Amino acid sequence: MFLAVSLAVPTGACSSSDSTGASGGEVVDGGESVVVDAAAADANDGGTDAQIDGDASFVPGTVVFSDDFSDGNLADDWDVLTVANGTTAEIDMGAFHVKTKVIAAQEADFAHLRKTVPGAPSRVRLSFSATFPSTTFTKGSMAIATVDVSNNHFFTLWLRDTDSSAPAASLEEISLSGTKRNVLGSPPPTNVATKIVVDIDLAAGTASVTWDATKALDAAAIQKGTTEDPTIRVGAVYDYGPQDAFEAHFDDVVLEYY
Ligand SMILES: [Ca+2]
Ligand SMILES: [Ca+2]
Repeated sequence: MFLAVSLAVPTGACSSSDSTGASGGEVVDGGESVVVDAAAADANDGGTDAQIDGDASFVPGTVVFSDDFSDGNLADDWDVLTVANGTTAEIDMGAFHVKTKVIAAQEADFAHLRKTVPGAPSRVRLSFSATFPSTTFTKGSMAIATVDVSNNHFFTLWLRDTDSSAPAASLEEISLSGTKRNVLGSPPPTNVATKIVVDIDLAAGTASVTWDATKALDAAAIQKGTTEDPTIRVGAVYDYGPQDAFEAHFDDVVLEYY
């Protein structure tokens, strides 16, 4: 019943990694993973948080999904929580806390939430708060969020991507036209809750990423196109070895359609 999880994974993101030796999403979401079915979701949970936080960029009426994790239930508002054996995903201090394990070169790890929201918006904006003890990676790859705007157009936010010569923080676009790597100006800050925004405008053909007020990617060119039932993932979405243990808190996840 969870085959859709694998089908929804952008296979290009996996195959572009030299380290996994895997194809497609099977390893990421299959095998030893623990999958929690949370199909009976309440899409409105936590819907007040972004407003309470006084977020100046918040536009009333555009929010199609939000979760501030205050209800203590990690999976109920999401379609699927996927966690690899030996890695933890829990609610800690009212946030989604992910702790991955040390993995070897040929291993992948993961702990993430996934949600699909019906609709065909021309612009998709994912935002969340994240706190990282460290974002300095010396090896492996780590992606913390994805936005699949349709079943053939995917965006992956990497803290360290799979580039073989100079891995960096990037927003990777995979479309029918191929893969485009948009290197970010900096990784997000550490040890402080940072608002991360991934803003994808399919009508204008631009994508932007911000860390609070810092523009890490400013209106980079992307493929224009249509959307269909976008899917978001937040957490340690892709963690390819060799990699050290990693930890992060995610909170106030908000998806907006325009
Ligand atoms: Ca919270
Ligand atoms: Ca919940």
